[in-house]
Order: sequence, then C-alpha cells, then structure tokens
Amino acid sequence: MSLFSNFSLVTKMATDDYVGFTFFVGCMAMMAASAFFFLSMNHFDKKWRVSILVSGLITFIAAVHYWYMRDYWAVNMESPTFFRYVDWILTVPLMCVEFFLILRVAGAKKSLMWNLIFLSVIMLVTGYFGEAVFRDQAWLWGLISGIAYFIIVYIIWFGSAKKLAENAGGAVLSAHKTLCWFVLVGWAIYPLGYMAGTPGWYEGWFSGLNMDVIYNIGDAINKIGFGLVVYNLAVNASGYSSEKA
Ligand SMILES: *C/C=C(C)/C=C/C=C(C)/C=C/C1=C(C)CCCC1(C)C
Repeated sequence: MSLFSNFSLVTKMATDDYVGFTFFVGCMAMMAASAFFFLSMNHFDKKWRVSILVSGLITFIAAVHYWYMRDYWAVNMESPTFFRYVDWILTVPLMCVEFFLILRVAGAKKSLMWNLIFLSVIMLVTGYFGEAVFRDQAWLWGLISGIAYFIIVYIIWFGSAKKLAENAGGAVLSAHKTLCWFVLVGWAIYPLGYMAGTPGWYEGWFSGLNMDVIYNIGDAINKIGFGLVVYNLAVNASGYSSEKA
C-alpha cells in the first residue's frame, strides 16, 4: 500500500488546504503560460524570439518544479523548500538575462547581466541559508539577502540599466519601467513570505499568512506577469504577424 500509493493514488485535497490549492493552480498556470509563450514565439521578428523563449523557459522551469512541489506538499504537508530554491536559482537569473536581452538594443554589455545574476544568486543562497540551514539566524541571512535585492533594485531603477533604457527610449523604455516595478513591488512579496515562515523578532507580523501561499502568489505574478511584459514589448516593437507561425 505505502509503496503503490505513491504511484497509483491521487492524494486527497482537503477543502481548506489553501497551500495545496495554490500549488495546484500555480502548476496549471505555469504550464498554460509556457504553452502560450512557446507557441507565439515564431510570430515575432528574430531579435525578439530569444526574449519570448526565455519568458517561456522561466514559466516552464517553474511548471516542472510546481509539479514536484504540489506532490511534495500533498504527501508530506510541509514546505518544499529545496525544490522552491532550485526553481528560483534557475528562474531568477533568467529574469536577469531578460533585462539584458531587452537592453541589448541600446548596447547593454554582458557585464550588466553577470552583475545582476551574481547579485540574484547571493540573494537566493543567503535566503536558503536562513530558511533551511541556519533558521535561528534567519533575520541575519534575510538581511544579507535583502541588501543584494536592494542593489539589484538600484541598478535597474537608477544605475547603468536605467541609462541604457533611456537611450533606447520608446517601447523598450516603457517595458523596462514596468519590469522595474515588478522587481520593486512584485519581488517584495517574497521577503513577506520569508518573515511569515521563519522565526525571528518579526514573528507574529504575518502570522495569519502562510509562507507557501505568499510565495505561490508571488511566483504567479512575477513569472507570468514578467513574461507578458516582454511579450507586449515584442508586439509593440515588431508587430505580431499571424502569417509567420
Ligand atoms: C520566480 C521567482 C522569483 C522572482 C523569486 C524571487 C525571490 C526573491 C526576490 C527573494 C528574496 C528574499 C529576500 C529579499 C529576503 C529574504 C529571503 C528571500 C530569498 C525570500
């Protein structure tokens, strides 16, 4: 029974299992978004195809991880922290690549991309330490992670990335601005989840909220929304052709 239950039974979902529900819906949404990005890719001018491809890869990688996280939660009823961070360590750097790809038209250098990727890895590895390894010092690791996060925000809002976006102007500038808001507001959802799910002096601030529900909402907004901004940019900048499919 115990062996076969893993293969042949679908675990029940309680009507009040909000965490399980958001994993389930999140998984579906990521799959649908991936199909959308992949299938629309070839409608665009060549120079935008890689950007749309990356949007699809981000949601596809998330879909695969959500598939596992959904199962992990259903069987163990605990946070799939490991899968969560593996997902992020793959998808967040890809979002940094996305910034670079968009700004490439204005002459962005690879060093901008690598700086953002490096900072995002610091942000996530220190977050993992606080959440999974050194939970007693979760606030300290969260703080280091938060500093890396703010440097990313600074670079894209005020630093070299901003200057490139201004040089590019038009649809690129407005897409860049929207993505900046995603990083400032959309990404700020994650530290809230972290504070809801780790011990520390902030305990109780978000005690009514579940960490995984917050992370799942954040992922849906940021991964799918981010991809749609890029899609929209490609539509505005190159026009969508229904002939080329
Ligand atoms: C698709 C996944 C995304 C966009 C994940 C983003 C994750 C973050 C911005 C996480 C940030 C964190 C902090 C700023 C401090 C506390 C620890 C983290 C890792 C939750």
